[in-house]
Amino acid sequence: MTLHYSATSPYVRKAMILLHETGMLDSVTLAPSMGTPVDPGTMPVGANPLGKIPALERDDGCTLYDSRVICQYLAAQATKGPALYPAAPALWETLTLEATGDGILDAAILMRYETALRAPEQQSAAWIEGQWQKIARSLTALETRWMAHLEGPLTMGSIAVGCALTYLDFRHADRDWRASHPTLAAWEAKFAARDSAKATVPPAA
Ligand SMILES: N[C@@H](CCC(=O)N[C@@H](CS)C(=O)NCC(=O)O)C(=O)O
Repeated sequence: MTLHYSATSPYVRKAMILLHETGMLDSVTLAPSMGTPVDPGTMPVGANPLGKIPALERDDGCTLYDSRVICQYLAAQATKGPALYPAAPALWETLTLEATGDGILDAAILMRYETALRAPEQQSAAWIEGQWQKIARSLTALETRWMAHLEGPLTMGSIAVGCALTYLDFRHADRDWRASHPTLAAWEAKFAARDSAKATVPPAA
């Protein structure tokens, strides 16, 4: 299988951590891709019409895209490692937590695109702040309602949250999310110490 990939994409990182945790790294070939909404560059637009990564081309020629689809597919192929998508009813909690991690990423990436891709006179401070408020509310929800799940066995929900927190450090360090979320920060330090997390940390910007 071919995984359209970038070492700085937090959505790709979700799949890479899954591959590390389940011993499946050898099942994919990595195809580097780079691009943005305003310039698709080398993004796999033929395989994924949305022009986004990750995209996973299977050996039968079919392409899966969106990290949530890819991660569920890869987890279903895994023969070892943790049950990253546990059976229902725990599944619903895991999927909601994964959606929370991905939602933080969606907002953080929109903030990044606003400042990196638009001229200063086109940027909206109110819109950027609105995206940050989505992140801030989600961080508070994680800290107050989700710690029991996060402290339990590794799931795709906790991997998504870990990837989202690393991305906040990577692109929005000035927001200093740790200062107001010490419990979550302590959990993130344990997540970051996993071999799979260390092997996939994004390169310095
Ligand atoms: N919901 C998608 C989001 C993927 C995504 O936005 N990836 C970024 C890279 S971090 C991308 O491909 N951006 C290019 C674009 O939006 O055109 C997923 O979970 O895979």
